[in-house]
Amino acid sequence: MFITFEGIDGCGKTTQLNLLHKYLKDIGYNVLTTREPGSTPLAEKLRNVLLNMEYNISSVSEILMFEAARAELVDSVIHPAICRKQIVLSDRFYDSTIAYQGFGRQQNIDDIKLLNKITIREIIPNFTFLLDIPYSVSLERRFGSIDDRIESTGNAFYERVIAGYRSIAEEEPDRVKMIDATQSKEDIFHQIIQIVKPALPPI
Ligand code: Z5A
Repeated sequence: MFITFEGIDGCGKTTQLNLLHKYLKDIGYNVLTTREPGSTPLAEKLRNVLLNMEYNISSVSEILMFEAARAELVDSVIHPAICRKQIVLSDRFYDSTIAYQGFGRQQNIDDIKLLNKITIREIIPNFTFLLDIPYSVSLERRFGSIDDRIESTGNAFYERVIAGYRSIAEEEPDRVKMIDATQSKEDIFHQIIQIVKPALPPI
């Protein structure tokens, strides 16, 4: 089983992923967590470049680096873990590239979908939890932290990313479950569990 968490910065992905990880481990599942970009030595290096304010990266290079990081992660971590019947939870996956680079940076979405298809090797999440918050809440939750290269892009960009995520959820309602993430951590987690529990494989 493969579950991904999506949404704009500060939406609470990492919080919910950690809660689900603990819940599944406590009831006896073998769980692996990953993050994008990252979770392999090369992908972590690409992450450092992608988020670093020092670099002025073209939109096309940015897409290709996110896709390269994803290819590494799928081939060396996610695919083997799924073959071992582990439950894999990922903080972001290919929807991030559609939302951020496709909608946010206004790059060609069909081209991104093709690149995604090449990198994911037919690994589609069983569920994707889209934690939906307005940009103002993202700013409040990130108050005091230093913006990285992507976070510094600004308001209009983030409004497009949010709209992009919502349209992905509309397109694929069976996979992408949109949750109002302005609710409490506990209420959000309760909704996630209601969806995941009936679909869990036997231990
Ligand atoms: N990116 C991209 O552009 N294209 C791609 O293809 C991919 C990624 C894969 C990766 O950052 C960056 O790369 C990201 C998109 C881009 N943009 N930027 N920058 P990331 O995913 O590693 O980190 P992030 O998106 O910036 O998220 P984050 O800062 O780690 O936040 P989060 O995981 O969504 O939230 P959190 O850490 O769980 O919570 C943030 C704070 O809010 C924390 O203090 C919590 O205690 C609090 N919180 C959480 N939930 C709640 C609720 N329900 N109520 C109140 N407070 C809460």
